[in-house]
Amino acid sequence: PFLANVVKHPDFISGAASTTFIDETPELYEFPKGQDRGNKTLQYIGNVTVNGFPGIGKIEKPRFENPRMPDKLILPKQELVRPKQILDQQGPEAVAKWVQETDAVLLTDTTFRDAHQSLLATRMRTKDMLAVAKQMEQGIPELFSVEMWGGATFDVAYRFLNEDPWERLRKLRKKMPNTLFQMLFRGSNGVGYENYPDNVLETFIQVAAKNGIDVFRIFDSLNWIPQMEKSIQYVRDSNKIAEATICYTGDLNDPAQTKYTMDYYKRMATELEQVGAHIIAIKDMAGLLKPHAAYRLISELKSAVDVPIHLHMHDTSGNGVYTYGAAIRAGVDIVDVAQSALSGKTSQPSMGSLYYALENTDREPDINITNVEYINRYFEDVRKFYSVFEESMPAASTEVYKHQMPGGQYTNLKQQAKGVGLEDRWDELKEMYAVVNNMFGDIVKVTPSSKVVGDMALFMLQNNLTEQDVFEKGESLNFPKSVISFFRGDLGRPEGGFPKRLQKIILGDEKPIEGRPGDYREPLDFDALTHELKEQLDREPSIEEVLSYAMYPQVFNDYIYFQNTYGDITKFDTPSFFYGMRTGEQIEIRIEKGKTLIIKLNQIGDPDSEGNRVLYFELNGQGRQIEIKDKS
Ligand code: 3PY
Ligand code: ZN
Repeated sequence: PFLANVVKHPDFISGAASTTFIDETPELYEFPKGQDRGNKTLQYIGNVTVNGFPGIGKIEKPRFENPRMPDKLILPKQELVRPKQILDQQGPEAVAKWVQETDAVLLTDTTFRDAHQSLLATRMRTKDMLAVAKQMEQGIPELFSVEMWGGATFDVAYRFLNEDPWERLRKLRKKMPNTLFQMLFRGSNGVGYENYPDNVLETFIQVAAKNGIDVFRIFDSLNWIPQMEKSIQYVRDSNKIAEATICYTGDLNDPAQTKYTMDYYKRMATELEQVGAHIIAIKDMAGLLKPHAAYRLISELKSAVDVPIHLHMHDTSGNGVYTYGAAIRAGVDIVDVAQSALSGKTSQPSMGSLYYALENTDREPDINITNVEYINRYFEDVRKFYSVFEESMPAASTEVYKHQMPGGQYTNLKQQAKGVGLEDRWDELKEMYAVVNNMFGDIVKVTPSSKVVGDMALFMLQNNLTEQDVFEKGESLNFPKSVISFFRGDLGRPEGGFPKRLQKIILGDEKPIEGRPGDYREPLDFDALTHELKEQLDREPSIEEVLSYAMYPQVFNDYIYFQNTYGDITKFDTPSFFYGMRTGEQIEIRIEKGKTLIIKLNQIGDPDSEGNRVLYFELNGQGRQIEIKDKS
């Protein structure tokens, strides 16, 4: 019953998401059901070998060395007090207190979330994290936290990697039981791009906490606190750490700055403390916070509030370590860094660089730098697997101070531009992004508000529209859905309100909503949705599955369809997963303890008149033939 249902699913038929594996391999629907595991595995590897991986296409499989493993770690001589223990035994307030009493600057390692989101289009696979997770916990036990979930990793895991983000969380949790796990949560937008009903947010937070998240960094894409309050409360109710966030934008040191001023940030910090923040994060998603502004900002916030301050930034301009140095001198408690091999540019500043910048000072991070460097070798090697997804700038670029694009958006917007044939106009697109920001009244730009700005900039460029054109011909233009929704107030309200004239042009006769979008949403009927999903799956779904289906119905359906067709592909080594197999190659897939599939590809036959090729495999020594349609 499942297959028929999914194929008939309205979202599924509309093909709205054009980039998933299933969409690009429609012939897969014709496969018979109930194939054995070996067959499904061969279908997958055969397909990638013949037709390439979606988004990569057919290229010759590169030769990679096995990543160097950090097997010479120096273990600490005595048991450390760890924030994870403090949280589990004494609760979030005790962690905040411990942070404030720690002299050394504390570090959050973003390698498993923001770093690959910002450099490699979010494509790092769970397998490559699991392989080094235990070593990370043993080798760098002094970290405040590891950011490894949320943001774009949730849907990208399903959409492009065909893996379950909940599984990622649970498996990492097992390997790293003593480390605080941190996630990025988009306030009322959850881990999505739109506003969700409050009961979805509540259940999501409860279930994420149960699966292993300790620190929830909650932000709103317009810095509008009413969009964050509920989530902060739900985290508090789960006895986890509510890290309420101020997104930083503009330039605090610019005398012409009238909106995002010191007063603005201080007011926001005070309010966040009042609504229950255990920690306040400054989220500099684009990397605009300059060193002297950082010094002033942190100094003032430290005296304005009594909770620890956690600074997050992107190193796009190349000034990251300098800014961190200034913030650390002003007393910031925690900063976000990435393993060197995945640091810099649109990612976070490097953990190692920051360590050496502070060595032998009173705030030197308490980490074993030799361990950090051993572990980093692993990431130097693993990054090569993903080189086809490298869409970042070749080196630091100070243009970010003008376009203000978030690090996490940079690589994604570039892919989006490519998708509509505008890759040659990337420089113009960056400039248009800044123009749109001004038209919108200079807003905070971070997911999903940044996506609205990106969509509008793409729209204007595609249609060769100037700002003046929009104002003159606006009534006759078909604005992107996200732009209309934004001006209707579906993402909440920007500081200073919407620019009235443009809002009128974009909305026409439609009236914007007043107040918080969540107040207009009916609570989700979980029972009904569970029932619907049960019908489709032909089994009882887990609450995690129901949540994923609630937030991303089509993406989740595609994922389930993929599982039914190919089985679990998470055990493939990454090169084979992305690039398939060479003729004559043999690979091993350890599917469970004591059970390994040994696959050899002996020969690829010529295509028949319909383009079908026979692939001659050996599976654990037995010959198997698989037919794959060659789409080239
Ligand atoms: C996300 O929401 O994914 C972000 O990384 C925002 O910076
Ligand atoms: Zn970030």
